[in-house]
Amino acid sequence: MRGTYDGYESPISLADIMLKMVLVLFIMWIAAELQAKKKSDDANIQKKAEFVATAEWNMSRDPSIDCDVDLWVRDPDGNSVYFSHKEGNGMNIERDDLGNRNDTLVTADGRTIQNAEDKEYWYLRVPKPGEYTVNVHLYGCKYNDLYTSAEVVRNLPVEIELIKLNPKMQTIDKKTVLLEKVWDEQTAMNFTLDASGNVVSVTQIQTELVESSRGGPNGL
Ligand SMILES: [Ca+2]
Ligand SMILES: [Ca+2]
Repeated sequence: MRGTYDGYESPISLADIMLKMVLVLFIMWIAAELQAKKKSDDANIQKKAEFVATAEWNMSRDPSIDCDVDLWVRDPDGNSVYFSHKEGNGMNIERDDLGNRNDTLVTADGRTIQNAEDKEYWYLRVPKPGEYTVNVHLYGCKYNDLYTSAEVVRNLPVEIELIKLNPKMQTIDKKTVLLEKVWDEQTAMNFTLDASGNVVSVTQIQTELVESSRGGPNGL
């Protein structure tokens, strides 16, 4: 039965209109549910890291030492994250700590605070079975405000720690390596995960990541 208006028979019945309105509302509800689920999934991915690795240097906070160390991590598929490629394949480098240069932070209310640490963080949210490689690389260094040439031996100690976060925090490995001079790269650890995300081995086999990924200083 078609609806009428002032004796004119409309081609669209009231039932048609109601049906379309219900359909539109249903589609809007589905879209809202999908958006809410995506936000929830994104939030879970963001906060549910399974592993964290840290690299810290200049722990004595010697103001004469201003070095930029970079943390590099390669996953079992050969994907690396580092200061200029921070995110990918379920892992990320939180921030490129440049040494003293970006220790000063301005808060939302305009206050200036000092973040007095030289430390980088790597997070793994989606573990894959296979071997991960954790390296540190001495990108650049100043001593008493003068740039250190690539020939000067610095022997900068860098402390690297690997922590499994779930079901409870557990230090998997922790050690200090020495970065001899600018552009030195050292492997701190290689660790292997099984299909359940458990660590099955930890070794320390020197594995080059920087040169193979970026082509060295001239590739910057
Ligand atoms: Ca850095
Ligand atoms: Ca710093």
